[in-house]
Amino acid sequence: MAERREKIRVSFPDNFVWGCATASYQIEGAWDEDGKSESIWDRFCRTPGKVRNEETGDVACDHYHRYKDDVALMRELQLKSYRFSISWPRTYPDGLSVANDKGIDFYSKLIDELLAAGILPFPTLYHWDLPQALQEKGGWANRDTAKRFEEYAYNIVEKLGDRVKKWMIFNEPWVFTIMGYMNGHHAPGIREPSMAMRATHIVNLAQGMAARAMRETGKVEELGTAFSMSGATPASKSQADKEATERRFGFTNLWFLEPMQNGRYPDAYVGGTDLERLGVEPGDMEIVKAPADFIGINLYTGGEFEHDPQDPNLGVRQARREPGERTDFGWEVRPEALHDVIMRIWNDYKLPIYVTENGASYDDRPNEDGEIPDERRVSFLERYIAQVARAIDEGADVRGYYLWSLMDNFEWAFGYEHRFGITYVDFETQERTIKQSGYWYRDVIANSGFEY
Ligand code: IFM
Repeated sequence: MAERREKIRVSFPDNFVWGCATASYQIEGAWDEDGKSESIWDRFCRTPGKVRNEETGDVACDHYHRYKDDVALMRELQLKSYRFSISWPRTYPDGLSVANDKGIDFYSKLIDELLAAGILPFPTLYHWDLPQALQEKGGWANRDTAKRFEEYAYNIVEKLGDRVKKWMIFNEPWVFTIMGYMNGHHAPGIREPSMAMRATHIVNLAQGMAARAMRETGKVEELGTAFSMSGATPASKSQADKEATERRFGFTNLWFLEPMQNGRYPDAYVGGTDLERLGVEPGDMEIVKAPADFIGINLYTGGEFEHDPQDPNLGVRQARREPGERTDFGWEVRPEALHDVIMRIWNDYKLPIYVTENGASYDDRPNEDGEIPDERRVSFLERYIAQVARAIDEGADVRGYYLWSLMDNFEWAFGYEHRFGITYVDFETQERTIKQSGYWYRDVIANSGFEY
């Protein structure tokens, strides 16, 4: 029997920014239309054995052709803001500075449509779809890619910065470097730990260079990056477990934030961080330092960690414990991780925070009435969003929350297996149907909070 308890009212300030997030490759489709070039994900999806059922983002949600309907959907959901990403191979196909006007025009029209609907555009410059032409030259393991990204960032802000004032540079730099170059689960599918570590440094250089270039345009009011973060709790009170958990926190959560804010790498390695191994050259740490205006936190889960004497690098492993509640992705549901990470980041950096991604994969399908009663997602969101309110009550300057995702979409190496949307997408017909969680979120926005 469910526990009986009094309802809790969760409230947010009226000017709190409520949004949803998506990414170019996951929703746009039109993979080779209007001058768009091949991206590393187009190539990866065509490499046998890399993506479930060899699925691709060729069509995805066909958002490239349906963006007007999708903005109408956002309006129906009463979103205040929309976080999307700009595709580098669509706008600068060869990765150099020759613009593809049709590609730029797509984002320009999307931005106009959003503004006309009273929805604030909040774009990310890079959400993992590198032009394949740059991968041929070494991708993020080539220092020259940082220079190319600096140009790209400048050019995009020059072109769209008359209407867009808030920008994100990267989405989850830790994920696309480690999954792309260390364990090969993501494009470009490389498994070379030393290359991966050098790539992390080159991405840090690119982040600093892009931030300065974007500010040079004089068109940016706020910039930051959306960092992947997760909660990390020591498995015991022992000093060894605490220190191991701290190293893990530094590596997974701060590897791209600490360089940006303070021009240094976190002490994540047993025995200290070896700058030579990262390929750091004289002057680099001044380049990576380019303090942001806000910090974006993407958070889904958390875990307990303990000292691992067998691991010569971070000296840490996830503690074995009884499995708790999980989403259909297998990620543990740990709402308090969102509060704990926000408070830690707020206390350490004292910068405005946006939760730039949070959400869950649950495979709910339409019932006989065509409705999608995804109660588990509603319950997940209630508990996580309540933790955001708790952090605000405790003094953290959290300005907004972006739910992942506006609609079901292409979930990388899992293809279309995982559905994160608050809108159901029938990928055969491209019909969109708002799920129960979507209507719930609409009411949260309308009421600046909820009871649960
Ligand atoms: O779909 C991804 C997104 O591209 C980046 N953050 C996590 C989401 C869910 O896995």
